[in-house]
Amino acid sequence: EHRYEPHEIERRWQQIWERERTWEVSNEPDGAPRSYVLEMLPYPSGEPHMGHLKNYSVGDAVAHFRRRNGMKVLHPMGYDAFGLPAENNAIKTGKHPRVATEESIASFQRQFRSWGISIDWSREFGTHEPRYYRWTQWIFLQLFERGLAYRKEAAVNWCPKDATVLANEQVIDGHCERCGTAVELRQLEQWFFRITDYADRLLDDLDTIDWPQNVVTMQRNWIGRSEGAEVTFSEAETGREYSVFTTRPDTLFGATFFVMAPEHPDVLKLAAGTEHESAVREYVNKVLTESKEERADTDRKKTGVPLGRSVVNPVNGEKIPMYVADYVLMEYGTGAIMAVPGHDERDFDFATEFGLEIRQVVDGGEDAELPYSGNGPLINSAPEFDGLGNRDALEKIVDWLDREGKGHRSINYRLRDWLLSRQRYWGCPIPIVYCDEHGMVPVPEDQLPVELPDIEDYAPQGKSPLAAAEDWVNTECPICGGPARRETDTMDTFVDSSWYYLRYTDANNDDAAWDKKVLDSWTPVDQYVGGVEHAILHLMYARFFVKALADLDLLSAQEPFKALFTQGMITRDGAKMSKSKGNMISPAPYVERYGADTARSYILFIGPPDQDADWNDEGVEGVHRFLARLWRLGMDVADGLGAPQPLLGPLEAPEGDDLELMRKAHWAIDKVTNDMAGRFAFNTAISAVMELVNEAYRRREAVSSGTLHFATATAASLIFPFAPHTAADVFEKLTGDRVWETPWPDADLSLLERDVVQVVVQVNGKLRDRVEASTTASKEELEALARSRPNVLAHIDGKQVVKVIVVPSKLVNFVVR
Ligand code: ANZ
Repeated sequence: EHRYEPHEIERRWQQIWERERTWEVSNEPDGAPRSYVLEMLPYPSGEPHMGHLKNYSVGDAVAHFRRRNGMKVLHPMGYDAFGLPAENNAIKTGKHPRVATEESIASFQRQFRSWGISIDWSREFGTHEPRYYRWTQWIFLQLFERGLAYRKEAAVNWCPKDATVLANEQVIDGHCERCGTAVELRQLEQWFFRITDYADRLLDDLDTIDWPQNVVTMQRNWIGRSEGAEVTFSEAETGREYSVFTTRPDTLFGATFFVMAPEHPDVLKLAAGTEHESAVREYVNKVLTESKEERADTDRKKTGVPLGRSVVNPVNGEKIPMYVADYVLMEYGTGAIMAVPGHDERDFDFATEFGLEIRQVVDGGEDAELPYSGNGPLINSAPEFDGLGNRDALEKIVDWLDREGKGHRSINYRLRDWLLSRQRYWGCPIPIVYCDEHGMVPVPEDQLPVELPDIEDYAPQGKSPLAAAEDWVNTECPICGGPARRETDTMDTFVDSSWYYLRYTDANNDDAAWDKKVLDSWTPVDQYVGGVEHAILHLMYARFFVKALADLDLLSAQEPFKALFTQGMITRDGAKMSKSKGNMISPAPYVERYGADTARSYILFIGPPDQDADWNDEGVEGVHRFLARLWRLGMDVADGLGAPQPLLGPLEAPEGDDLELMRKAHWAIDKVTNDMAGRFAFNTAISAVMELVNEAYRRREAVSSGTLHFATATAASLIFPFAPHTAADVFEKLTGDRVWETPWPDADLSLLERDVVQVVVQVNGKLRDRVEASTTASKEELEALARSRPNVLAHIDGKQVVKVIVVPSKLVNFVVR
């Protein structure tokens, strides 16, 4: 009696893979087709969770499948090791972030090994290691030299609790994403990457990659390209010009007021000396505490105050009143708008609230209600434009503005430059020094890396904690040797993760970030796998890096990730797992209890992996029983054989049970192959193998030993991408071969071509259904089959069947009364 002992099995195979470095691939060209399969690198904080198990189980299945289809697969691993959580934890516990991070990395390494993930460990690194961030700094300098990294004073989101600058996307509803504290605005000198230079390419190239539609849409919206015009209005008394960005210059004659963002630098100047001055001041101060999301919310009651001034509309000379209102944002367009309440909802709400004129200038037909945003002929505008279709009028009006010097076509993006500096300790130092004589000076390449010093007090103080490390800060100017100070800000961790997948291709290169030929031979990543929470920022930043580096001729790809798969979450009782809900489960106890093969197979079995799925302990048991049955069957068959045997070739005219089991085996090969080739239908692939194993058990006494051997070894071979240890064990016992060195099996499709035909089912001569049936089915079988169909039943139920006409392979007709 064989007992399935997953731990022994798993340890044994893991040792073999480790000893033989099975999953390492060389960069040497050898003609084999290559595939780069990558899961997003983990953020090492604490222990791996279920999301990690799912992520790496998906990626590993893809990697194994591709290898056995003849590809040389690069499947590396690393750690996104810098960042706030480690640092905040350090401040709380007194444990240095490096120590805490490295402990966590050790735990990830242990668990990845215990899961048997097929990783090329020779390329592993943490982004906090100087041998990695030396090149992060080098890339920064390449971008700096090309003007793609620059410094400017900017109003930044400041978290008073974390005492750091936050990127816009780290501000959720006006609060810090990490600690929930209300975010403030501050003016600081900050470093930026000029990602906006790439807006159009980032948009256009979305068409060249195979990504989920929702991710593409999120990228598109984040870039937010709008075509329109800039139109210049002038203040009635001073003649000072203010331009607006509008997507609807066709509605210019419907502009009945003008609105400025509260942050607009001229707002207070304009109101000065008017009766509204103090109201404006008060309003502006109040708005500064609101979040962007609140302000952009169209459902909110509109607020604002008059500036006591007016501007002149360039198309008709009309004077319209100026307001300041929070629904106009400073970061978009010019920070001022022409308001067209007849056709814009926000303007309409504002006009209604403040009793301002609402003028319709596009005719929407009889049923159109204001605000009307559709197309139609212009009305109430000017004789030369009235009656023209508004799209047509738009072009003509912009042409006119252009000729008069009062406006021009313009394109606006929502995308902002990437603010990358952080006033924090645990990050990659920015390799810049400041010299009184020479100003901002890049650290010469041969002095990289600028190492992050080990300091005692890394708690934030409003400026970077590095500023207090006097020994480190004070340095020499690389140009004159005079006294200079180091930049004390560190880089956003998104910088580290924007290029790690490039470094994997040449991870041990000490002379360069990578060798271009080597990098080009692997990139772009063929299949990237990760969480949809990275759908915007990480992916956008990585895409920007690749494009910028391609422009510097450092690589050839235009996109980092050719195909992307985003996995769904693992939930418990339908709820997201979280520490606060107390419903967290981690993979380790399951791996300890059932083995990694069970945990991995189960997490892929619970449902389509792109969807959320509920973890259920009974389901785990079920998968465990299946693997145990397969393994025991394998051992029994091996016992019967005495010695391993090569896999059976095509059978000559099998019959009866042999034929049925061979058919099932080839059906499973076909099914699993189709579920995996270009798809991620692992759940149905696994259940096909379960069916095969059931069929083998059912027919084990009736079939020849060769057939049973083939069916069992095939089940092992097919389950290998999900349960590699158990599969390797069974396959080796049966065949003497290593399953990962065995090519993926081919289905013999001729066995699958069962002679099935479509049989028409009628009731009183009317078509009610079609059924599939074997050409050899008897008249009785066909009638029974036809009677089982709901739509047929519905038409014969309660009636008397007076006659049944059956034409084999063609038709069943019930005559009823
Ligand atoms: C007049 C108008 C008439 C507009 C109309 C729309 C409809 P998208 O498409 O997102 O680019 N706008 C411009 N700058 C703004 C700012 N800083 N804050 C808030 N709103 C701003 O939006 C462009 C439109 O949003 C612009 O076109 C402008 O309103 C408004 F029937 O101008 B429109």
